[in-house]
Amino acid sequence: MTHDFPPLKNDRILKAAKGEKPDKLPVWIMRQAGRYLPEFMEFRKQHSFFEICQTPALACEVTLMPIRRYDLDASIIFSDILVIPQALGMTVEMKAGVGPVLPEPLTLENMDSLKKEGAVSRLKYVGEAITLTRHRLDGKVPLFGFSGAPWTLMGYMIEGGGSKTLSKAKKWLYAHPNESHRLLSLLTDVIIDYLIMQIEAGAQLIQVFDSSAEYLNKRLYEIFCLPYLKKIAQALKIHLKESNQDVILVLFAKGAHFCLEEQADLGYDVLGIDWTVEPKLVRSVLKNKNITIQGNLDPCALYAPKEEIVKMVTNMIDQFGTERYIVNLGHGIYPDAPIDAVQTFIDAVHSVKL
Ligand code: 1CP
Repeated sequence: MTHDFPPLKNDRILKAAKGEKPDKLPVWIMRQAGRYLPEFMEFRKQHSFFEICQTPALACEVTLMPIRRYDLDASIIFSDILVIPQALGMTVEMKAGVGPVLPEPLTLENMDSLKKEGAVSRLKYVGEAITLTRHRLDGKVPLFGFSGAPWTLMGYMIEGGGSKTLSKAKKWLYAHPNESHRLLSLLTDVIIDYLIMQIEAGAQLIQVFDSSAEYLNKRLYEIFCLPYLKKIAQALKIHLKESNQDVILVLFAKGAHFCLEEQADLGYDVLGIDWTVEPKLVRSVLKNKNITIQGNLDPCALYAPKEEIVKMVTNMIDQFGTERYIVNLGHGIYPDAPIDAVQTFIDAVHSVKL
């Protein structure tokens, strides 16, 4: 599909993802378009969360907020991972101070009522938001699309929201493996079509968020996650090859430090690393893999005094090295992160000589 998008002016992140040398280290922030921004909080007084997600002009406006304020090297489309369960027919509410709530969670009895047919066409507002944002960005920085990973979506669908243990969803893995695989396969199919739709709409990078990987161990991750994550990467790579497009694939499996090597073999170009993992360990485990690393400053490090933030960022970059490296936090930014600290973080990254 041709869109005639404006030419890209900042390709640092694309270069780093491909193993080429950028002029400066690229930096972006997970959840950069969110509640720590006063302009976002103002905007939320007028619009509900899903109204913003579902209205391309509003989603575009929020996506641009952090790009206007900061010298970031990538943007990420404003949406949520839970738009997929919604498109499958589940009710998802965003409760202030609580987060997402699914009042009628998935059960073994109701799982066949999920509406796979037409799910991606019900998400076409995300594609429209991506296309509009690509134009409005005017080539300033590249745009990420994203999806939740199958296991992370399964978790929210069964638990009915966030959970401290994910024990209901994990019960499925141990007691109902066949039904679990059936659900994970369905989600994988929808995620593939959804991400292809985002690529066709203009996403230049795609990140798969497996934020609930940390609740599993290596055995469970090998059985219930890796095959599906691989299927997603392979399907997207085949699509990109056939359509002669170049889009970067990023996997962020939070807490899955028990299988870094296995993640590196799935077909993604970049691995996101959470804040609990030592940079040197990551580099040594992955030294023979051609893969770019993204991460991993503790989101809470932004509460430290300015000089400390600069020291921690410099130290992190020393340890990761500047090759094949994209700087980010090791999980999403918190709503009370000081906005000046974000500036300090970005400046500290960009001041490193390559
Ligand atoms: O009222 C509000 O404004 C709600 C706050 C909010 C925001 C700003 C939620 C609810 N989602 C979002 C946006 C969002 N979610 C983005 C936007 C783009 C950006 O990064 O700037 C993205 C990428 C997400 C992805 C997301 N949603 C993830 C994966 C990333 C991660 O942090 O691990 C997850 C787990 C969700 C679920 C979700 N949505 C919202 C909340 C508070 C949560 C987490 C709930 C929990 O603790 O389990």
